[in-house]
Amino acid sequence: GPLHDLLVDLPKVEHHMHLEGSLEPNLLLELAKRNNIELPKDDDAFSSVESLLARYSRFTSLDDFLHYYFIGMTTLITESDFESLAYAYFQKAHSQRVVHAEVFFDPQAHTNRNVPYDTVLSGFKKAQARAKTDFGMTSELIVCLLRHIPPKDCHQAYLQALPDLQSGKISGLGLSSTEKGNHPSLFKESYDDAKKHGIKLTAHAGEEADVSYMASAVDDLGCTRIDHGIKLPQDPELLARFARDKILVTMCPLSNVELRCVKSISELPIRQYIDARVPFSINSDDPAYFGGYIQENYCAVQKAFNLTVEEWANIVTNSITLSWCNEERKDEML
Ligand code: ES4
Ligand code: ZN
Repeated sequence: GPLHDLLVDLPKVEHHMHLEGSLEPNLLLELAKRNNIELPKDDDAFSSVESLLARYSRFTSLDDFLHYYFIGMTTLITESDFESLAYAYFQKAHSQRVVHAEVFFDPQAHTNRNVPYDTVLSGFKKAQARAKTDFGMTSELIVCLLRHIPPKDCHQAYLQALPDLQSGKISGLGLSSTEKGNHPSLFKESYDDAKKHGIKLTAHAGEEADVSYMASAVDDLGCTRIDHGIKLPQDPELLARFARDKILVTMCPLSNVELRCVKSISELPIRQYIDARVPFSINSDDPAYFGGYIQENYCAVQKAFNLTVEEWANIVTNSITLSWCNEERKDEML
């Protein structure tokens, strides 16, 4: 379309991507070989890059995807594996004009298989420093609690990250993994403590589950940002509150289609959010699994909604002003 070049040239901010979700099939298989990790022999998907990509194109649900996501990341062992993973993402994001990225990681998925927390964090911190030096790209880490794991265990994972949340090595707390049946309110102990420490809070909500999970993330957990948040039209009062309080919804269009949360991007409530002034950003989620990075998500939204230059300018301005970087960095980006 006529805005394609503008969407390519636009400086972008990404708020919702999982570093472990940027593990491309070729790196996954290379790391499995190098680290002597046995991948499931009874699943032909792991036999080649092509068969992995073919399987990734047929996800039936969030849990169907998470099965592959958690197996894939078992190939990450050394600090340099984590550094390579994150640096490859920053490089790709830079090629798509991402100037600032706020990225999730899942320490529990690594400590649970005896990869030390410090190995994961130091690998990611090294990649962030290189991305700043090499590309001028700034980034922030957000630690996710895995909600399929009991809340008491998640609280221990939170306490392990707390010193780094307090020092600013990690910028915020998030909540991810299987949504239905794992209500936000179950994680109130961790979020209350984080709030007490002034830590920035977000949670995945309203992806597969209904809008009550979004209300809980805001009311029970104190989140100022919601990841996915596609169910807001089910609750017009809550929608008005997101607009009034400028609660950012970090949308991931290709992810929602690939995980069958919607049949097509045109079903997403993007027009409603623009009309009601609910701030949202457009993001890649797990780009190695969902067939595109941020640029492909921007283009898919444009194809479905044919937004104006002014509407795009507004999306990007909101993406900057509602970022978790410092005010000086926002001024540079605006
Ligand atoms: C995720 Cl798409 C999605 N939803 C929930 N949790 C996740 N972790 C990684 N990707
Ligand atoms: Zn996500």
